[in-house]
Amino acid sequence: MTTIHHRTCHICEANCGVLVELEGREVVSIKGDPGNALSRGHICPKATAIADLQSDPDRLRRPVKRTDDGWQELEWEEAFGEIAERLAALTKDGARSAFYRGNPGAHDYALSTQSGYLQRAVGARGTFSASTLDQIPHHYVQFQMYGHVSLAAVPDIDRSQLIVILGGNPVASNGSLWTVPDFRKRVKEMQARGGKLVVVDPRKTETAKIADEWHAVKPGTDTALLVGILQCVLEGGDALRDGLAQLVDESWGRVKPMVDAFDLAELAAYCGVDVSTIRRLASELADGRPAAIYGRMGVSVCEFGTLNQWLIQLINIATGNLDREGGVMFPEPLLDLVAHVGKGGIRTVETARGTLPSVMSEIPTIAFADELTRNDKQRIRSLFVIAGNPVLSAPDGRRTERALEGLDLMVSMDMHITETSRHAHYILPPCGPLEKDHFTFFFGPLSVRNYGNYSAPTLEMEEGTLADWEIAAGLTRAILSAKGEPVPNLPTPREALDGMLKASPAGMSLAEVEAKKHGVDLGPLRPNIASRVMTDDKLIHAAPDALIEECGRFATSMSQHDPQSLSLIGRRHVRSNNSWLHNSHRLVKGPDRCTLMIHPDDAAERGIEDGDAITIASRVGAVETSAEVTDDIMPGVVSLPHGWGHNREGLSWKTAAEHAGVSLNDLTDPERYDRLTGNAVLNGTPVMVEKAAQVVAAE
Ligand SMILES: Nc1nc2c(c(=O)[nH]1)N[C@H]1C(S)=C(S)[C@@H](COP(=O)(O)OP(=O)(O)OC[C@H]3O[C@@H](n4cnc5c(=O)[nH]c(N)nc54)[C@H](O)[C@@H]3O)O[C@H]1N2
Ligand SMILES: Nc1nc2c(c(=O)[nH]1)N[C@H]1C(S)=C(S)[C@@H](COP(=O)(O)OP(=O)(O)OC[C@H]3O[C@@H](n4cnc5c(=O)[nH]c(N)nc54)[C@H](O)[C@@H]3O)O[C@H]1N2
Ligand code: SF4
Ligand SMILES: [Mo]
Repeated sequence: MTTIHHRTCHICEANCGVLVELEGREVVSIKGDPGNALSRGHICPKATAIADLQSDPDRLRRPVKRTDDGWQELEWEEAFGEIAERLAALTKDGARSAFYRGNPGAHDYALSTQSGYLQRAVGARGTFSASTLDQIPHHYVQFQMYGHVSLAAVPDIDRSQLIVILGGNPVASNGSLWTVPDFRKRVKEMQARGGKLVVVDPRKTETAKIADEWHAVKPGTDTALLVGILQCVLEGGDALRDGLAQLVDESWGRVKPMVDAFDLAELAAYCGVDVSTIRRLASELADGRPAAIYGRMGVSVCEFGTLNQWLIQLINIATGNLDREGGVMFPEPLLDLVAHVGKGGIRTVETARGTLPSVMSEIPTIAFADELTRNDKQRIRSLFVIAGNPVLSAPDGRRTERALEGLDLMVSMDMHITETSRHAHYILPPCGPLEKDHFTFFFGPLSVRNYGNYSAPTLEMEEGTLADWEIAAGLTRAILSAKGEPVPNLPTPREALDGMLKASPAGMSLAEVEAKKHGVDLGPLRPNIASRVMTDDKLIHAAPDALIEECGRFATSMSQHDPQSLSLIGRRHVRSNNSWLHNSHRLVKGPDRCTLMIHPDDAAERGIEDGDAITIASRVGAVETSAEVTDDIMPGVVSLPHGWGHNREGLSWKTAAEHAGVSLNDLTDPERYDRLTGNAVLNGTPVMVEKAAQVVAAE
């Protein structure tokens, strides 16, 4: 007899509803939940890998400690006690502690409610995280313009007639800062109603292939395209539509002069999209049809990422599409997280690299290795890595791994001995994914419908294992005890969630939400901006000084462009997720995916043929992989996916090691970053590519 259990897939931002069929503890099948209002039955191939994660024989089940004789298992309380004692001794010695938080932590609401307590107990100021490798430019712009780091305006794809995507590939990624499961079908529906999708990307991506138009841009030059579009939209004047005019502050008047200072032909030449196309895109976005412009990783993790995200907001304002059905709107999810977390802030942090921006108390991860290796009392000597793999995710991975070796105490919360956790003194592994409960915590405010979904654990916890939140809570208690500080009675995640749900406008209890197996659907997005904006004067701050200045800096940088070397960008594949799904045989089987895509002209120039072994070299390092010659990538640009490079010693994920690939981040350069936020620049890395030296066997 099998049983069917509803839950939300925790792997990516789409938060699809899934049906898990069990026979005892065995997963018989994982299917999409057709009754789920948000995902409507959609899943991607990664969903079935939840079963592989759950049953992964290589996964750690108990805490382990690194000893001269290898990894040694220990009891939970023993591990917590030892870590707490070592930390207390280091703290007494004045040592600095730090955190690195990885992406999967954001998909675990329970851990999210606890990890702040742990950080306070440890006494770590600020945090490094995957956010400064990813979306911090969005938070900066949202804080500046709308008064809260998490107030995101989401494209209302279900009623839109035109969506322009820059640097995003939702067909592979399933959407980011835009919880839009079933993207492909939603596009088809838009096209069926006469709408269209436009993609701007150096690669003819999976999304570009279903789009009505694809425009290739040189990496890092989208700012010129955005300035050009905005200039054309404002050509006839900068009057705003009724409804927005009253809500946008008077700094709006600075926008038109700013973009008018650019020459449209120069902008077009710089980004490689011709003037007539820029004019046409502008007029289509502004002609009154419901439309949205959206940009993601490709325009965030670049030198002018924050400027780009601001220009995108300005275009949605100028065209009247902000806060409009079919345009972009602020979701009102079941749990209104925006009301429960602070507005955030923009400050600075002193680092070995000098003063860097600090948005939401983040220390930019581009300075991670520097802070681990600096020569003064501020050197980080104890580090807690929570569900992260910075050796493969952060620029200059080789340097990061050397830096980790110098730590006095390193603790990783991870279920694997990874490229990062292999350097830890202790690894604290969580239970299997199906043994956890789930709530769409951070993703409600990003969803294409007003929505929320709680799933109870599908399986009972294996004896002797703990969920991530329990590990964080146990460690917090042990650390406070070792310091002789009082141990408060903290709310459990369920208690915290129940409180936040009841305090949200829908006002449901957790028990009521839990009973709704397909999630709670509060309907489509709706215009609401007047009640959502959280700036002090309740107005949208159109043109903050820092962004106007940044636009000036962009203007200067346009003249310093070096078109000589090849420009390296990343790539995501629907069967992979950052660095951590490569131990699933069914996801990694088939042809090697860690190839360098190169245009036939660039390949021919270098005597490279499809499948040839090639060397890619940047300022920080070199890797060897094989070439995939394809005209899906524009000339002058090459693409390698990130998250591979499992060719390090001593990893527990054996299948991943058999499909090792090489790490893109052995090539990316931490010296390159976005000045306003400290966010890493992970695309547009200048590289040399050549045929790998032939090793000739000696006679
Ligand atoms: N060059 C380049 N670099 C990139 C990117 C890029 O596009 N190009 N993308 C960037 C982006 S957007 C991101 S978000 C980062 C990701 O950066 P990270 O978050 O640092 O890396 P992940 O690969 O997501 O690794 C997550 C780790 O958490 C572990 N893990 C998975 N699930 C759980 C869990 O439930 N509990 C615990 N305790 N551990 C778990 C996995 O085993 C893995 O070791 O990478 C960034 N790096
Ligand atoms: N299958 C899968 N899904 C995922 C992930 C995954 O690893 N695999 N990771 C998840 C995470 S953590 C995130 S943050 C999201 C990311 O979600 P997306 O941002 O949608 O995904 P990416 O593939 O990084 O898309 C970036 C696109 O930008 C393009 N690009 C690079 N440089 C430039 C440029 O200068 N200009 C322009 N216009 N385009 C450029 C790239 O070719 C690429 O197509 O995906 C999430 N979902
Ligand atoms: S798109 Fe795939 S990985 Fe993402 S939530 Fe849905 S099923 Fe899971
Ligand atoms: Mo990400």
